[in-house]
Amino acid sequence: MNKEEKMKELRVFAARIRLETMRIISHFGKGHVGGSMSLADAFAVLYGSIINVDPENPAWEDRDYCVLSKGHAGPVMYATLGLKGFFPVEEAYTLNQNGTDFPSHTDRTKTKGVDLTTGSLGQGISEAAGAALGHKLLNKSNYVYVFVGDGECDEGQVWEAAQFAAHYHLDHMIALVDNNGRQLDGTTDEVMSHPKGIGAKFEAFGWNVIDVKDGNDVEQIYDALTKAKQTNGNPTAIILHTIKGKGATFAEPTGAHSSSPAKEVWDEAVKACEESLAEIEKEASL
Ligand SMILES: Cc1ncc(C[n+]2csc(CCOP(=O)(O)OP(=O)(O)O)c2C)c(N)n1
Repeated sequence: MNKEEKMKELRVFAARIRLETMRIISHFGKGHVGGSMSLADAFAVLYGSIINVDPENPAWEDRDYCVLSKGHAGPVMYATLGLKGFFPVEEAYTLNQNGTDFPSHTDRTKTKGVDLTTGSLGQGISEAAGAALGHKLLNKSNYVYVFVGDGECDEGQVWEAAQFAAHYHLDHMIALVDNNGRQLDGTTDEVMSHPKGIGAKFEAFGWNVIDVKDGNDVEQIYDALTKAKQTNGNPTAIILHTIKGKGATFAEPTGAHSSSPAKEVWDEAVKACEESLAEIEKEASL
């Protein structure tokens, strides 16, 4: 398959992930739509073409790890893992209900394909750094991918982890920063700005940095991840300039963090994702 065909396939995968993310959250009626939808394209690229995992054997010891440090975006990871074959995606429609294996925040003891437990911001990237060091000490070549939020980067713990990863030259650790410009209750600039930008901060901590202008464009994400894997010596941070709520009719215009609209609004939003998928599938088959 040539690159153009691959990108078409990844665009379709991203649209499927968006649709399933919306279905998953809509069944509960409430959840983190904004920070899930901004990551659909990055999850599509990672799981559609980069990460080395085996859905038949989620605990395969040579697998790459994926850590969702912004654990509240669990639904986008469940949509991806379900579509990838770790479990029937419909199982995730039980999000947050009693006895579910799909809590709003990712939990390694519950969900197949979730490698580390997250939800307390700042901890996931630290766990990821620990896993990457463990792999290195065992002379293993598997990668650790970690999704970090820009609001999450307010946590001091993120920077302890960043320093640790650079100190140990964890070049098989790749952070994908969801730089959607918003956090729980406002824009990142209003709440707690990063005066020189998050990329400059990672660079100052000794990381390679790749800036992705459109973090919702599969080709740009694919090129960045491919380049990151060719880099030796230091960890890499890919700064994804994304749109919070991308593709969710009610959340994209507002950049809302957590949403609980009325049933009709959910239905409309799911329908819009179905239509968008049909359109992208049609374009892909041209
Ligand atoms: C240590 C900690 N403090 C506060 C929270 C509550 N919280 C959940 S999400 C969130 C905002 C995160 O913003 P960001 O990382 O930008 O996520 P995104 O906007 O991409 O969803 C906060 C403050 C938390 N989960 N953990």
